[in-house]
Amino acid sequence: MKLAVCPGSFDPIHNGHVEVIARAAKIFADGVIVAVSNNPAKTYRFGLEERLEMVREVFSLLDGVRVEAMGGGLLAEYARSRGAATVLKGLRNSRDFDFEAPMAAMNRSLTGVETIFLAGDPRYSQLSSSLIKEVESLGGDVSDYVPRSVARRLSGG
Ligand code: COD
Repeated sequence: MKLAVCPGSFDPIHNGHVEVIARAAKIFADGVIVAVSNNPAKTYRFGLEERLEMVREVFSLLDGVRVEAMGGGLLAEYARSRGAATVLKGLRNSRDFDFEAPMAAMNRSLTGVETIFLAGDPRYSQLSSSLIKEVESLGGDVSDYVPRSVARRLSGG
């Protein structure tokens, strides 16, 4: 296993994502590409450029992590275009697996790309970008769950 793509919206990136991606970077000899998706049909809290900036800030000191925009096309084609034979996804629970399994099968059927799952750290198993945005918008403190630079941007700083 040489290179993996770790895709996501990262709207915003949180500690659950960071933990899985940092572990993946140690597993794949050529590292990982964090692919920030931008689906025109979706509404994001942060635009693509800001999501890319946040993810780049978080991984700026970590070897083996490269950050790119994926656009709104097929993940399987994107992975092939980058020479990555593997997609890496983090799992929080069995619901995540049920959601991801059909996509993994479809992606493999489309281009042969394999999906590998890493069990997320239990400390972050309840964490999602949507929950963080909701808590923050209602005045809650999310600083334990997101990198410092993300907390700053969430609070408008
Ligand atoms: N702990 C561990 N892992 C986590 C956690 C957590 N707390 N939270 C999220 N994750 C992982 C999940 O594996 C998730 O897949 C990934 O992080 C990214 O999470 P999000 O929420 O930023 O990303 P999503 O779910 O919005 O991203 C969806 C994709 C962009 C991956 C998906 O829509 C996709 O593959 N799009 C490409 C279009 C395509 O090819 N479609 C056909 C599919 S067959």
